Amino acid sequence: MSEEAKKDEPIKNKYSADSIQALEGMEHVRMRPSMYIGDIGIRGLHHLVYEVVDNSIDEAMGGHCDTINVTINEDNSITTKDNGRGIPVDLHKKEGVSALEVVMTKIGAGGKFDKDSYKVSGGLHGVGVSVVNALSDHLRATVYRDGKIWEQEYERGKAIYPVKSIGETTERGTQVTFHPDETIFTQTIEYSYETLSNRMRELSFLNKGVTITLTDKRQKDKDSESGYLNETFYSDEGLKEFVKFLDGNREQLTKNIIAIEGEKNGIPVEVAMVYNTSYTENLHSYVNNINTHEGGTHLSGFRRGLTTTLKKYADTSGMLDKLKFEVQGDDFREGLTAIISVKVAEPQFEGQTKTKLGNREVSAAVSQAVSEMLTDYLEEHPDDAKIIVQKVILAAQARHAATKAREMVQRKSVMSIGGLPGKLSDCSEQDPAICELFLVEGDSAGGTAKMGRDRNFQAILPLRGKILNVEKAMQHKVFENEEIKNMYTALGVTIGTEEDSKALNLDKLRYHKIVIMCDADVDGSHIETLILTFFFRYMRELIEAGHVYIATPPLYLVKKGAKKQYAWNDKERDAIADSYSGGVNIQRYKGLGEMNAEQLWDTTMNPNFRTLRQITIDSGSEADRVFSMLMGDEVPPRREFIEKNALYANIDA
Ligand code: 0RA
Repeated sequence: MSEEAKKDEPIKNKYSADSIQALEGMEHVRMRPSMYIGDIGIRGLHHLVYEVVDNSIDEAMGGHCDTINVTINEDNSITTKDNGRGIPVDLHKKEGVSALEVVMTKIGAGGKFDKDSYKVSGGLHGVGVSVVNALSDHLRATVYRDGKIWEQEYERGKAIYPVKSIGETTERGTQVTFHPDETIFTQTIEYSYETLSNRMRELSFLNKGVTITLTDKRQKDKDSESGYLNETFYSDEGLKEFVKFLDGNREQLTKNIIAIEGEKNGIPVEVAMVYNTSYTENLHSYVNNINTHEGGTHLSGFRRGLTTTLKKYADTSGMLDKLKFEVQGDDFREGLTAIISVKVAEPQFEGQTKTKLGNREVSAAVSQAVSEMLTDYLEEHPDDAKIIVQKVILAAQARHAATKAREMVQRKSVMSIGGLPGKLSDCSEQDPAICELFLVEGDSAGGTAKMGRDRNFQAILPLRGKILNVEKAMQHKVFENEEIKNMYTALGVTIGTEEDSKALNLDKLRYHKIVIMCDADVDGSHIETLILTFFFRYMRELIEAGHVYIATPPLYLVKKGAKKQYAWNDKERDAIADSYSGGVNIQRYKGLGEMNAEQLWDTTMNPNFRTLRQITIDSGSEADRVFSMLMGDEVPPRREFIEKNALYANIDA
């Protein structure tokens, strides 16, 4: 640091009563990190990035910034840089230190002293960048503002020197580099490029006109300009392009994507929607760029607006005259992909995962906006309108058939004991918290699993061959399917019947671990994907509650004399063979059926030795896109995905 720079120190770092309180706030974040970022696992780790980027997005929403660069550095520290106004560095009168220091070290300071800007952060994100600071062992904030470059560094949330100027600039903006504290994120600090990439893409769709780049300095790419793996996300048309992206592997019913954009009662509402030839309803809702998994008032407002408007149109068109039964809400949403995005000044988040919008006023705002603009659209596009109403009628007819099938499932599953499927080998334990259900491909592997299991707490349900591909099947076919009915009854879950909520009822769930156990080959992976698709489309709550797992059977048994060891991949196999110093016998397991009961227990079912992969959903929209691709009609994108992700590559080599 030069002498000149020292003169520029805006204020001396005085410890007033308030700043001592701030330190206590930061201590609280470090003591109870989950209260602020959800968890201290992989999700919480990525949450740190979202938090900082959200602040830049806020600047963009206020019209002050159009470029955000995110870099994963070699040491898993993250650098974000925006071209916004820069965090103010002048004296914060009340705190007696620089505003930058207040923003960085005081919990909840955020942009409170900036009344003009349109601040909407809140809820899950929007806890403030001070939380990121508290949970980083090192953070450097660099502000480009008023012709100068300002800097301050922190360790575990505490400033290590007062804000100083380190040079001159013509740029404007804020740069933050933070390294997650490994004493807090004990599980891992390894960032996933894919997870960040999905979120940055989503943010670019939700905030059109903003350029977001992601660079991974851990991964070299000689073909790219920077020399590193990187992507640039930019969307001109926002949600319209988001819907196009999501439905890239589905067949669109109408030529146009319907886009609605406006403000009602001071609430900005944006919707994009299109019907496709599938049978699934595919809605994604956002509040202040946060994905509201559990829906809420904006989603119910959308549904109401859609139903009343389409119903009115269909009624006046006379197209419903020949129909012998009423068209219902669901019928209007079969094969519909839609994104609903609202900005709410003081969002109230409710629900189990705090991702359900509670603000009552939002419902009417969205419903009105959708009604008005959809009415106009239908008037102006009579051809599209006709196609949509025809789709609704088909859906109503199919639902009529599906209701009966679903009622059968329902009746069977509420009967619980006595009504359990004949193929289920149940466990003797009654407490769901310790019970496990293994879904096993085929009767023969089912038999081995039945012999190998601990019958006290492990139940086995064999599934016959390839289960139904629900991605391509109409609802009533799904509920009529024998294997699927068996899963509902064995699990003891029921389906909500309320118009607004087809939510799964987990109160009577009989097992808290549901383990999919398939062969480690192409067919096994396919069956695994089919079962996961079913869970994602019809029992998503089970995945979200963390109940769904995949078993990982070994690929090899390496033997020499009396010594034997299992290997889960080629590297392990070779290492074991080396340690036995040659002359080994290697058995390649082609399927579960080749293992005897004891081997299956030892390697795959025994809780003390097995590895279970828990299924989680990082991004609902991305999961939706991937399933529609893997299980849909279009072959080329599926092949490309499989090649890119080398899903089965090692396994069948
Ligand atoms: C407080 C007030 C102002 C801007 C910001 C915070 C701000 C924060 C972050 C975090 C990342 N990038 C950011 N950019 C800006 C308003 C400043 C003014 O009125 O000029």
